Amino acid sequence: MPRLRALALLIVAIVARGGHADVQRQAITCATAQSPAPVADPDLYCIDLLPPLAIDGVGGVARLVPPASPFGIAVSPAGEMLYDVLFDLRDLPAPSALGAYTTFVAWAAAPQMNPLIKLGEVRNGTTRLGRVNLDRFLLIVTAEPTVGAASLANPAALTGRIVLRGTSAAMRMQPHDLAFFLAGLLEQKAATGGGGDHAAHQQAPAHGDASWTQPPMHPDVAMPPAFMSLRPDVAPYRPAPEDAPLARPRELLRLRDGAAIDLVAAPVRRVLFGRTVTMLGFNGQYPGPLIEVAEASTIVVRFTNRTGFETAVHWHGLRLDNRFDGAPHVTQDPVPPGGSFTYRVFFPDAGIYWYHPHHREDVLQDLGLYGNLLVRSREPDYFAPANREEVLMLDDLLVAESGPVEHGREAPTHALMGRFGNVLLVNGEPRWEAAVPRGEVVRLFLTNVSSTRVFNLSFQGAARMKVVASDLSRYEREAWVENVTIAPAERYVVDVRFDAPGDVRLVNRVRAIDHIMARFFDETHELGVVRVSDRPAAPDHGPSFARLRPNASVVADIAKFRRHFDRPVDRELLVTLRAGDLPFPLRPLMSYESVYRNPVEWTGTMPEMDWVATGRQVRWTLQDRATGRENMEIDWRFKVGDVVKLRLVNDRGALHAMQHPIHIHGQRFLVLSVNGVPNENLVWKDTVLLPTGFVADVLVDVTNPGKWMLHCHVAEHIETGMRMVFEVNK
Ligand SMILES: [Cu+2]
Repeated sequence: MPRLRALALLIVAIVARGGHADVQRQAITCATAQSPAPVADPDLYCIDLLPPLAIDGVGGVARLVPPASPFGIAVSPAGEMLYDVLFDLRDLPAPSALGAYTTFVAWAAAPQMNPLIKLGEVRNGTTRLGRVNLDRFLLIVTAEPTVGAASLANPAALTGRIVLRGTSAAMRMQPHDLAFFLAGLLEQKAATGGGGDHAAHQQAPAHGDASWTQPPMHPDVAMPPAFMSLRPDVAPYRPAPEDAPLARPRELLRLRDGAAIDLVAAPVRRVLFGRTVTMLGFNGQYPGPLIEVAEASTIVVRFTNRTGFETAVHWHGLRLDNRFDGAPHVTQDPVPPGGSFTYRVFFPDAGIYWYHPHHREDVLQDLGLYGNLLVRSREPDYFAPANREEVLMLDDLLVAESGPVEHGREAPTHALMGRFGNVLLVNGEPRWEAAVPRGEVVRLFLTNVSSTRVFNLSFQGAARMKVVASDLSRYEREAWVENVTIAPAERYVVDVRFDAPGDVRLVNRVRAIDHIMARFFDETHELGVVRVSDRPAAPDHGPSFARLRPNASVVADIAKFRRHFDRPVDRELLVTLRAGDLPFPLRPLMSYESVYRNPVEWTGTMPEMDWVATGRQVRWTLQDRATGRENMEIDWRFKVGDVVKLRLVNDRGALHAMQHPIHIHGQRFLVLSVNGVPNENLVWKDTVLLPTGFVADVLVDVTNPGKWMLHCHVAEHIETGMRMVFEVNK
């Protein structure tokens, strides 16, 4: 025995030594690279750079770093992810040692080497260069004779010798032929009675009800045939009665401090796409009434539930009295169908907020139960002057030829990605229109009320845009933007000046992925149009618009928290998924797809596959890293006055890793950093978008006592577990 043990130790020692020597020789890899700050998941956002065989000993890594953006995520108007590249290179020889070269230059290139982007000069150590906007790309470092003006003017002049190269994660995507055909074969097997038990169960009409409406296929993406016969394992729900009153567009309710209103959630009829459909509305309107109040006022809302589900109304973003927060089973009993509850709603902060049901949002909110709260500041020049205001609620709806696709009665459908609609709505309508004089400054109050879709909005035409505020406050300073990236539940206030006559289109533009064919493609939806006339705007706010305002009071407010910015993290949450018994062949196909995940899943390209996974099979989780506890088992306690540094980590290893908009009730927070990159223009938030594999540090200003929820705002994710409660004591 002792001899065996000695032998084992000897082997371990040899292996360890060998390993050590290897590490020294290979210099640095994404797996071994250390970073003092948190970094995004290396599998998606770090690229190993390796030398060709003829060059030995050189090594490096390139981290993809998000450039600063007021939206926390940097995206081009076309929906391309934008990255800076942080090179960390080791053991580069002198360029002249490789030939007649004087320098090293880094390049990013599409797989066909066109386009080719010259990033700039690199040397040993770290160099941050930018900017890459390619879906998938090669990184190349060459030894070059010169980096003079001539070669900069002609970026295609990659003439030197390749010293290092690597490939981005999306290069790993390959067409799915094997799985695709396998799925087709299985469908035939099931049809001839040879299917397994599970497949047979899934293909039986759910609950004897064959009336599910099949979601329409994506027009540009093929679907494996096996999916066409799958059904969700819950019953379809559609609102009744079909003779509900016809809904009317929302009304503006300007309410004084102390005013009382009734708010009734009930079925309504809508005419959409030439078809009459039954949906839901607050007070018979779409969206719900736009409630305008002054900062620091209180209103009384008598809510009545005439839907078929129990529910409650949540006042999103308001730091109000805990018992009126509208979180069923946390701050109140759910309001049963036919029941009522009276809320006292307090508005401590100016800005744009919204209200929506906080139970089965996947059904109730999706069918039209949402409305905005516009809280006016008492400061007269809180915002710069504008000629007009537009309050826009952005949504999507999943509609088939025969009408809207039903929702799951017992549990949500679309439990993985969330329900992506195939039509986009602004204030409940498929098209938004405005007519403005030339040079008008229009202030847009934007709220994303969709279940899961992140919008990437821009104007196509002569329009300039700046972002001035978000969830709970103005920014430290206004910023020019070309597009607005807005996740579910987030709000942004943007000022737009329409400079020249003509039509300016409001579009949502994103990069969609066809995982079956392993390709990216453009998806553009037109949401509306602004018709700009030749008549000049009066008054002309051009001069004030041209100036980016700093907001001294916001800077001063945030300055009080700066001493907490660099302190250690207090709590850490891992955002992940436990996928249970998914209908075959979902799991193998998803594992196959997971070779690459976009930071943001912008759109639903596999409607059948998304549809059939239900809340009975999927459990999304928030996991407390310190205790391992998950979701409602987490027991965090804070005191009023605490400042809590919270780290949110999006688990790239989850079977369906994707982005999550994380929302905290009743408090406000700052997004301090994303992937370790400090945020240089802060704003108070209640919702932060956490892209796939990203790490965000947020600082929570704990001011409001009570039991508060923290959850993902993808409607199907909160309904399938992704929520927790923390308690704040006085
Ligand atoms: Cu989520």
